Amino acid sequence: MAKTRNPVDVSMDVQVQDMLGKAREQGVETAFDRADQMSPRCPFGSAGVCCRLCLEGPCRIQPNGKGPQRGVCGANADTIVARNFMNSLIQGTAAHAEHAREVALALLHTAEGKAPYHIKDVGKLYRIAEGLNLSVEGKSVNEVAKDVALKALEDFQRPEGTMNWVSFRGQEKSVAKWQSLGLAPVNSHLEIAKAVTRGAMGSDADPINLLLGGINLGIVDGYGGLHLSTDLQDVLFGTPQAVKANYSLGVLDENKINIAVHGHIPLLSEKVVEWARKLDDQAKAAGTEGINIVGVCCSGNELLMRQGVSIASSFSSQELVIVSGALEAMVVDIQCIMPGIQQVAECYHTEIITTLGHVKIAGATHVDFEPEHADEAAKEIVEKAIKNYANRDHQNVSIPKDTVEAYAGFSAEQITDVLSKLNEEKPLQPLIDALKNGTIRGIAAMVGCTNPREKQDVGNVTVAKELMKKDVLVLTTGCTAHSLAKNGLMNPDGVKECGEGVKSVLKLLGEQAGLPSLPPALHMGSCVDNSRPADLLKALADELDIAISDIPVVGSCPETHNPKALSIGTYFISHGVDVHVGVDPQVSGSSLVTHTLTGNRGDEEVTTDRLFGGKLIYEPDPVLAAEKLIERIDMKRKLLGLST
Ligand code: SF4
Ligand code: MSK
Repeated sequence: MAKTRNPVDVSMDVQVQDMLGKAREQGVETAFDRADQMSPRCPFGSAGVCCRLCLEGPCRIQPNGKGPQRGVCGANADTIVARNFMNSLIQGTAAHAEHAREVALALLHTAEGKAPYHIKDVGKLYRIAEGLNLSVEGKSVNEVAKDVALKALEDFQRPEGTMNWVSFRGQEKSVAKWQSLGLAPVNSHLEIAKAVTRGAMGSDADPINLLLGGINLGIVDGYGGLHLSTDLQDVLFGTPQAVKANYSLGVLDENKINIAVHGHIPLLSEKVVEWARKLDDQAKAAGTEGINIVGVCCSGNELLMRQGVSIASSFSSQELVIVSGALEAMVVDIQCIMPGIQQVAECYHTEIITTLGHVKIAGATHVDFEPEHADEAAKEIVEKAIKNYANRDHQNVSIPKDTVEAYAGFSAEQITDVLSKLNEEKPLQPLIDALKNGTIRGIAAMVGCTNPREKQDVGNVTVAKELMKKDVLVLTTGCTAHSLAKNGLMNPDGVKECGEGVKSVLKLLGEQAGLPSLPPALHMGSCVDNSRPADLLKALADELDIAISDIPVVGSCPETHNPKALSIGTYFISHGVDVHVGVDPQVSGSSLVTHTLTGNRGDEEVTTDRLFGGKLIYEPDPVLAAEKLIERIDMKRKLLGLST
C-alpha cells in the first residue's frame, strides 16, 4: 500500500489542505485517503486489458506479450481495450442523454401546466423552434414550448433518419461527414442500446469498428445530451449572463443555515434556491441570519451561472464541505456524488438528502423529487435543513476565512453580446480578426474534473496558465472552472497571466462590459454546457465558411475522473478538435487502439486525426501538455495560411 500523502500534496488549495488535516485529526476518512489506499493502480485495469464481460472470465492479457494473448473466447487485447473504452463512453453518453431527457420531459410538463416552472427565455425558445423548422404562427408560448419538447423527446425514439438536434445544432460539414461514414445518430436510446449490444460478449470484435461506434456515441453525447440539455435549461431557467460570485470552502457562513446542492440537473437545485429564499424568515426564527446555498460540482455551476450562487467545492474535495461542521444539508441528484459523503456526514450533523428514486445512498434521507411536485419536495428539503441546525456542534465548526471573487455566466450569447458592442452587424468579426492576425493564437476549452488521485487544481491551473501566456483564449466549464476560479483566473486581475495579445482583447471587451478586463478564463457553465464552447466554434466556422476541424482550437481535460469527460472529449474529436487528457484513459494495452486515437493525420492506418482532423493527446505533465496543444494550434494556423 502506498504511503498516505501529506495534505500539501493532495491539493494546491490551502483551505482543502487544512480541512483534510481536520478530517484526519478527527479520524474521518475521505477520498484522498482512499486514493492512497488504492495505490498502486492495477496494471491490467490501467492498460484496459482486463475483461469481465462474461462468466468465462475474468480474462486479462499481459500487455508485454508474455502469457496468454487472448481471452477464453478468443478476444485479443485490441478488442478488449476497444470494448472497455466503448463501455466508458456508454456510461458518459447515457448519463448526459438521461439528463437531457429529464429536462425535455420537464419542459413538456411545464408547457402543459403540470409542472411548476416557467418559460424564462422566450426568445431562445423561439430561436430553437425556428432552428427545428417548427411553425410558431398563432401559437402561444406554451404551445411552442410543447412542440419543442416533443421534438426533443422524438430524439429518444425516432426509428430512422438523423436526430433532430444533430441537424439543428451540428455544422453541415460535420453532419455530412458523419452521414457519409454511417455515424450520424438516429436517436439517443437506439444508439446507446446498439453500443451496449455491440460491446457485449461475442458481438463486435473489430477494434476499429468499435472505436467508430465510440465516435457515434460521442455525437449522441454532444447533441442528444449536452446541446439538448443546455438549450432546454436556458428556455426554462434563463440563458446565463455575466455574474459575480465567490469560490472556496470559505463561502460557507457560520451565522446561516448552510445547504449544499450537489449533482447536475438544475430542475432540483433551482427549486431549492427558490424555497430557501421563501423560507428565509423561518431560518431567522431558528436563531440564524438566514439560509446560505452553496454549490458543489455542476449543480453549483448551474446555479452560479444563472443565480450567482457561490461555489464551495469541486468534485475531489466534496466531502470536506461536510467536515467544516457547518453544513446542515447536502442535497444531491445524480452524477459525481461520492457514496463516501454519507460516511463523512455520519461523523458530523449534516443530513445527506437524495432526491431521485434511482439514485439513493444507503443511510441517507430520501425526499423524492418529481418535477410535477417540485415545490413540495424543495420545501420539505429546506425545512429539514432548518430543523437540522439545532444539531450543529458549534465547537466543531471551522470555516476558512477567505473567498475568491470570480466572474462567470459567459454563455455564447453573452460573449456575442459583448462582441457586438465592437461590431453590431458582424459580432464575431473582432474575434475572427484577432485570430487571423495572431493577437489570439487559438482557443482552448479547459473542461472536466478534479480527481482525488491527482494533486487537486495543479493540472487545470498549470495548463491554463501556460496556454494563456502564449496568447490562447481560454474558455472553461465543469470542475476545471472551480480550479481556475480559486486561483484568480476568473477575475479581471488574472489577466496579468495572459500574453500581450489576449490581454489586449480581454481588456477591450472588458471595457464594453464595464469591467477593467474580462477574466482570462471565460466560465461557460457545467458539464452539459460544453455545448456552449461548441456553439461558439460552430458560429466561427460558419462565419469563416470552414470546417470546425480547421479552427485553431483545442480541448483540455487535465484532471478528469469521469467517463463523461471521455464522451465529451470524443464529441469534440468527432468535430476534429484535438483533446488533451491528463489522466490515463486506460487504453495503453492496445497499440492499435492507442494509435487510432492518438496517431497523426498523415499516418497510413485509420486514425481519428486522419478521419476527422482531431485526436486524443494523453499527457500527464501539464507543461508538456500545453506545449503539445500549442503545437497543434500552430499546425492548424499554418494549414489556414495564418502566421505562427
Ligand atoms: Fe473473457 Fe471473452 Fe468473456 Fe471477456 S468476453 S471475459 S475475454 S471470455
Ligand atoms: S461535476 S463530471 S467532476 S466536471 Fe460535472 Fe465536475 Fe467532472 Fe463531475
